[in-house]
Amino acid sequence: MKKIFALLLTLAMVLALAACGSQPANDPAPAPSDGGQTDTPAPAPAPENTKLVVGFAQIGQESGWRDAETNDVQWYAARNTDTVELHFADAQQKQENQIKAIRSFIEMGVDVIAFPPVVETGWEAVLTECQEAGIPVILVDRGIDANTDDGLYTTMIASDHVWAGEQAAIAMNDLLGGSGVVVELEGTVGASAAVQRKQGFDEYMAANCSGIEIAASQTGDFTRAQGKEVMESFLKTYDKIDGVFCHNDDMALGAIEAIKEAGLKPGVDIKIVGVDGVKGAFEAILAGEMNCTVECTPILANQIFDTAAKLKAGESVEKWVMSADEVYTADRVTEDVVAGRAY
Ligand code: GZL
Repeated sequence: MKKIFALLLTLAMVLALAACGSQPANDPAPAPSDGGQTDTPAPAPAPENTKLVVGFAQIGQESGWRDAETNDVQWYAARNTDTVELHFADAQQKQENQIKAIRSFIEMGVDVIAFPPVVETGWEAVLTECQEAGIPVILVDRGIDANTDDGLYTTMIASDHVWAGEQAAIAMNDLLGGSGVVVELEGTVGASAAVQRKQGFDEYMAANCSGIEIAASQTGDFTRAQGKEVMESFLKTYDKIDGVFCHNDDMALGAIEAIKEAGLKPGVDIKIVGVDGVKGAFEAILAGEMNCTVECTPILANQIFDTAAKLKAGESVEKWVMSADEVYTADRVTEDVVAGRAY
């Protein structure tokens, strides 16, 4: 009897020892990280950055319009720091600097890259690198030329620059009563905004305004200083100038200075039409020194970041998100309108 009891006791002890050493199959014992010396858990992985990370390669600070766009983008990011991380680069008007900035954003592994291409060409290589890195690209306020594969960017958020040129021609034709001599101050050579505004203006004039001659057209690079210089040279070269079409308002403000220094009345002796709708243009129109500005809104941050968030979430977007702009002739410009402008 004693032998049977001892055997049963031994068996119970063996079974008890076996139960202590086993683990349920679905909960494997944590592998000891230091050869079983201690059982401290492995460090928790860093939390994934759930913010929307956007790289923005800005052209520079050539105009009041560009500054308004930069302020809008930076202000949006500053008031949404809990959900947005903005990496901003200023290329100082140089394409090679924009390309360098885009490459740095690729290295960082941002979610989306947004930038206004300073000129239409020369983007294939870096846009291909973005595509290979799986980073969607948003073109902002300017485009790339039609010969470049438009599959290399996801969407463009911009105004219709051809429309702007056409509206400027319609306004100029009205201001001149269908006849006269005009000169043209072009934007940055090769920039889509300049190419397309010229296309819209010149083609409308050729098709509808046989009494108006475009005597000269030269770039002022979208800057006030160069706009003034080129207008000074036009005034020295041509005895009769009835109107000037400026591809942006900053060049129009420079032209106004040159016209005054030549002893003429801007807005009266020489009609002035610009594009952008910056505050300085509205103030010049109120003062009777400018006659029209065709709006091209730089307030694009909401659209940029909303679109970037959709792209990060894998949603599809339109190929061109076109801004809604208006034409402001003197009859539409009052103190209240100027006070209410967002830029
Ligand atoms: C237009 C933008 C142009 C503005 C200029 O979308 O690209 O660049 O008209 C600015 O004022 O320099």
